[in-house]
Amino acid sequence: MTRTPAHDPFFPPEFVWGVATSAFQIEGAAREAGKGESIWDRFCRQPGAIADGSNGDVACDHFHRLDQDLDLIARLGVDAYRFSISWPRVQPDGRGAFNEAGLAFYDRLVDGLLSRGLRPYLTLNHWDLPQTLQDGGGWAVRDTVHRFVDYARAINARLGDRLSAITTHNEPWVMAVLGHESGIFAPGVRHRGIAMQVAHHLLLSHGLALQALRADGCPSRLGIVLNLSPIGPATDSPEDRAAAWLEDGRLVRWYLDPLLRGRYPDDVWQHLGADAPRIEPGDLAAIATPMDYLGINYYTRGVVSASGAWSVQASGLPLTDMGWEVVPEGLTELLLRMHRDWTLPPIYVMENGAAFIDQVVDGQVMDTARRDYIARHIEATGRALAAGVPMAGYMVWSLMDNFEWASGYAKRFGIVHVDYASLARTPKLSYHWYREFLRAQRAQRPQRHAA
Ligand code: PNW
Repeated sequence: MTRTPAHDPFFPPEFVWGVATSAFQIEGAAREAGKGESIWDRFCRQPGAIADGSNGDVACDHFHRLDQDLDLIARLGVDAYRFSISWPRVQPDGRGAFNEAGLAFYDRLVDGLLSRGLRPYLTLNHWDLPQTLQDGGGWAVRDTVHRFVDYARAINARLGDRLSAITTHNEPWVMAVLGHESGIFAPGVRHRGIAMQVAHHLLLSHGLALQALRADGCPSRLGIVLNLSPIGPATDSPEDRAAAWLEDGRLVRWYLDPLLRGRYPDDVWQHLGADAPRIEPGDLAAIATPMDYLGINYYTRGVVSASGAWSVQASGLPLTDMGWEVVPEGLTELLLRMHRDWTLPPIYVMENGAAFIDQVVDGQVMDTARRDYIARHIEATGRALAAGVPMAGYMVWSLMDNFEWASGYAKRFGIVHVDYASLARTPKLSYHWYREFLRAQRAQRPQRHAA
């Protein structure tokens, strides 16, 4: 059917192709089967927090439509499905008793993937912290680190024998900075010092969870997922260049340096002054526990000026419905820079995709802009691979339209359309394109192998 706008880069047979979602964004069933309240359930009820006044109570109703959704993933022909566990669904208070009905749901999800030949990539924390833990201070307090390690061990005990990969946290920068500095995401705190303490506790809990899971004999590959962008200056002025380097420090180096080198970047630490986190002896060594892989989520680049905010004016580049510039070369640039500046484990693009306004015509969604976005970023991934970056996989965000956090349901990232009145799922052109792309990749595998 549709021809690939991108050229056809070479990907080795073991390269993992996938599609991703997260629990709060799709599951719904917010107060069913023993689930506890999460900070996102609470945040949605704060007037003005969510653009369209919506919440995750129903979302895509995935909790009740699991088999149908697993069939959609299987028909797509991916190798892997990246999903997250809602911590309060399986441990309502974030400490103490586990909820059997919640665990049983993820048991069915994992078995449903395996029976369809799909590899489970599980994320433990995609932002929906149990509200009870938030009431005790949330990620700002060190106790939450230990609660997370307990939770990780329980999930491994229940599901670990059947998983391909476990991700500790999705996007610590977003939880720390958007959740605790700008406060536009749950829990809506606005304090830079708290944000940096949260970031430290997220990294520490990641490292301690890796150590605990390995001690428990966990067979899955273990890692973390970061949202990264190349950050450039708005102009060549020394002021803009300094601002861009600092922003790179806060977004990129603040995470990659401790994870891969066991230290925080000095310039950012100095800049933070009294807002630098309190750390204890041994914390940095724990954070630097070797990972089996590193995941990155890539959507756009950052352009920074000394006068503040990321700017997108006047670049002339097309924008998505989020207002984010479409810059596939930025992904290649980011990956090459990571490869140059750090010693990398295998790298997955764990999320890449775009919100666009979709027109439904005669029951079809011809989302050519999303298809082209995905094709061009796959090509950009291929260029990094060809240049020697240890790329291990690529996953599209997202399987289906879903709750886009503070934007509510107005922004659609899915390759499957969701009608929020009927909850009907309709694969878009981008879904059909990705399926054909994967089919072609697979058809080439044996020949290229034999050659
Ligand atoms: C990621 N930013 O979020 C998340 O992992 C997904 O759950 C989300 O749906 C997707 O990207 C699309 O937004 C981000 O402002 C949200 O820099 C905001 C930012 C980055 C990532």
